[in-house]
Amino acid sequence: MKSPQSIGSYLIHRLHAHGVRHVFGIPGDYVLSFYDLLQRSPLRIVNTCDEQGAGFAADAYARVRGLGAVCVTYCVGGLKVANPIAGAFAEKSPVVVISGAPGIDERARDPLLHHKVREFDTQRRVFEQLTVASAVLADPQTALAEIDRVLHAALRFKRPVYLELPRDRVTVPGLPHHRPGNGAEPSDRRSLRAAVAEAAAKINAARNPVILADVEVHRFHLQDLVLRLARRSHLPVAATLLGKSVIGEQHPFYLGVYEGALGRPEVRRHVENSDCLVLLGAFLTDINLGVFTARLDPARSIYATSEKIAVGLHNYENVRFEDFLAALARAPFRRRTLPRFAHPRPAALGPLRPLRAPLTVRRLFARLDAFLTPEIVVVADVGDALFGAADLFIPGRTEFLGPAYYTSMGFAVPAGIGAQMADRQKRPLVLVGDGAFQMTGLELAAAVRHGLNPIVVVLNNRGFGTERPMQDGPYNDVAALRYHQLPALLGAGRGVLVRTDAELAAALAAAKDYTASFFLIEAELEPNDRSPALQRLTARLAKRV
Ligand SMILES: Cc1ncc(C[n+]2csc(CCOP(=O)(O)OP(=O)(O)O)c2C)c(N)n1
Ligand SMILES: [Mg+2]
Repeated sequence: MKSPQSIGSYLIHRLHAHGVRHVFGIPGDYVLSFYDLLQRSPLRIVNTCDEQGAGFAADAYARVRGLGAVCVTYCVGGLKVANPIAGAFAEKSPVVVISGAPGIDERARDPLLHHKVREFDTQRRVFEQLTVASAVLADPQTALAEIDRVLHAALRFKRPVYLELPRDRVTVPGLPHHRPGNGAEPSDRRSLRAAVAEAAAKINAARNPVILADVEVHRFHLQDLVLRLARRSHLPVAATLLGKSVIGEQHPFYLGVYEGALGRPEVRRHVENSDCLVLLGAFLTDINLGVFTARLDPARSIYATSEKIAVGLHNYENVRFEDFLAALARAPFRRRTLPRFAHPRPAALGPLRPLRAPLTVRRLFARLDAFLTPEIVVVADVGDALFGAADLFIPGRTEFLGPAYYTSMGFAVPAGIGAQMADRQKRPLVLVGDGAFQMTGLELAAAVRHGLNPIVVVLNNRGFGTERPMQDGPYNDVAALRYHQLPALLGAGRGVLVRTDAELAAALAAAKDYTASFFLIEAELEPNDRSPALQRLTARLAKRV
């Protein structure tokens, strides 16, 4: 690209420099002129059916590629991405929200412009609550520096940011000769050295240290460092649900997913009995750690995140998470042998004999487990799709995407679009309940339009299965749709209805062979059938309803 000139083209230039190649969204008159710039730029516009879908897609894109962008019109579009951006904030995903807005000059002439809610800055104030930095690019003197500041915050904190571009500022030149600053503040070297020395000593003095890896290891792309640390120190690695697939789940050092009392008891025992828990990029939340069942003692922990580095009860200031992990992975460790534990994947799983009995949730996940390959990225929606998937074995790494903390339904189908746009070598396996599918399933139209080919399994248990054991009523039923007939509506893709394990096995084999477009498998399940993980979860949640 030529050197940046206008505010709009500088924004595009900086997104491109940070690795963004696709922008998800839907235009409107307040953002059309910026769409025109985008259309003529190296970035590709990916239209979705609804702005919420664009938001989830951009979130998944950011999780895979490191930064995502969504571009919408003022308020009617912007406020529809508020929910997915809230999820991206809660689960640490760096999404840039670009919203059009009325021109600064037209606001003075006519204060009753369409799409306005209350004041001209109402939408920006909403997004202040949902982002780590925001700016209205109204002043050409400061706009380019503001773009730098806001994008830097997204990358530094791995959380969403908000840029509002009034339509009469898109092609206005910013300050000439502006150069993007190098935003990264380095770690304080002495603090870093002291933190690593204390952490290594604590690990060396411990009898049974364990690494618990969480979401920020994904977001900062530090998976290799975690693996190096585990190999050099001979510590086993457990992952949280948000951290799932942080290392390949067939790795000999891998203990399994830790979810407090909800998870496998053996993982829980190793984690909670550890005299030195090395919490990396962790984020102590209820769903992620099993609804307040986690019993983790800070005095016995090493706690490293982008926001805080603590060894036992000592805090270290001005130490970056990635520097700490890199230095710790090089620290001297005493010899120790990996403790003995049953690997979460039983080696003798063997080939599954196709069963003709009605399909159960347990069998569905066993079948999916056998189907996974390193090219598949599993994207799970809220409900048994997510909880059942917790027990899947993800062979590669970063191959599991799910809203495991914010738990907004409707994530998975659009997130599959974002994930595949971010990495065209991957094929998404989207797992979604019938209720969640009714919210955003039509985004498969966008997948068709953009030439994507996700495999979508709709877990049809005729309603909100997650809620039934907590409290049931007709409000947990959903309309009975024929999901597998969606290809007729969309004029593309394949769809099949499966009622038995044998039919599912055949459908998965057909899905593997069919790569031209999406392949939808509607799996008919009993309304009261649930995965073991969901049974454990709802038994606990029911006590609080
Ligand atoms: C946007 C949104 N609305 C409501 C909920 C509350 N909720 C949690 S799980 C659930 C039911 C999900 O139903 P379905 O997608 O069919 O999956 P199932 O529970 O049947 O596996 C609901 C309504 C939510 N998490 N997100
Ligand atoms: Mg359901």
